[in-house]
Amino acid sequence: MVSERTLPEFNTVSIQLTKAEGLMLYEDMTLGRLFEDKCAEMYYRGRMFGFVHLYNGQEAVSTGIIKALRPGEDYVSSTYRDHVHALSCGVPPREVMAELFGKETGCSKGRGGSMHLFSEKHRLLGGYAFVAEGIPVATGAAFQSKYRREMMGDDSADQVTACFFGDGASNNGQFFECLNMASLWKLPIIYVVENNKWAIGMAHDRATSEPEIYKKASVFDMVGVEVDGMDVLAVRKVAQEAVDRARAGEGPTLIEALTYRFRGHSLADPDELRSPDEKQFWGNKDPIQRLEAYLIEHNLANQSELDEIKQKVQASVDDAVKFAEESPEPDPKELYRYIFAED
Ligand SMILES: Cc1ncc(C[n+]2csc(CCOP(=O)(O)OP(=O)(O)O)c2C)c(N)n1
Ligand SMILES: [Mg+2]
Repeated sequence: MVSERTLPEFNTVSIQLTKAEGLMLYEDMTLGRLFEDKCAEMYYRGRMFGFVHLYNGQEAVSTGIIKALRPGEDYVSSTYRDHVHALSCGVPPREVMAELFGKETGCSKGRGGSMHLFSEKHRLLGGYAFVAEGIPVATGAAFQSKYRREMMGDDSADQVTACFFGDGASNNGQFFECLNMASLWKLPIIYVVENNKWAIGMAHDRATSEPEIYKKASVFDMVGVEVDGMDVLAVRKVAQEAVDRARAGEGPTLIEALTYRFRGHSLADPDELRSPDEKQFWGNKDPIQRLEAYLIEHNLANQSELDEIKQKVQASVDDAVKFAEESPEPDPKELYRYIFAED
């Protein structure tokens, strides 16, 4: 079975996209893809340890949502599939790669690894290894923005929070509790469920009573939208609407992005449960190829400009590996450092 659910239609005629925006989106998605490909290479060469979950195939979701936010001001929370969210937030590839190598120069000082990327500067509230763990954290971030603005009179507290999680996480109780509170208090938050059809080896349709997750927003009196998560322009459009709604004090949105991961659940997963037909069906919808075709067709870029971006991105990924390899390990004497806040 491929998928009984058809992807929602999106009319690109209404899209106003400048060349600079188009190339920015393309560069961000390409960075996500090439970074992850390099991680696979480094993992299989024994340079990285533990679980590593890659994001290949889902790039349009990270780019479409995060690039609609204000960088360094709005908040983002992620899952264990967090490398590309961190990159879209602006965390330098060097710092992400060094973290995956467990080095002191990593964005979590080498103490977190693949599933625990954090960056205060980039307002990245973290990768979380427990399924759905980021949902209450993000809800709290949105609550504090609203509290500071309305109760403490801080007009600058108009940040929006984007909270990413998977289809599997949407069956967890924290999802329902947090959506209830967010809608009740009209919090400035966007819940982004990346429905890639699978939670490790559990097919989404077998695990949930209502597979159309966006519909679950309605019982909380919240706006819920589904979007083709393989189309960055469609994701960007719904993200911009959700950001505007949140910033205007009109409350949260649940965005269900229909997407697919092109690799196994983690790099330790032989990926034998998903059918070749299904993989091919979604592989044909590669979001980067799709944006490439759009940019060329609309005279926003030519092939050599796109090739140049790919080369530039590849160079930055290679540089990140070199940096990570040459960086020091954390000092064992500092084993207990960063457990408690320092003055
Ligand atoms: C609370 C909790 N239960 C179970 C697990 C084991 N586990 C790790 S990933 C995963 C599947 C989650 O799938 P989904 O939310 O769809 O995210 P995806 O991997 O597809 O991005 C599970 C059950 C966990 N990490 N945390
Ligand atoms: Mg999933």
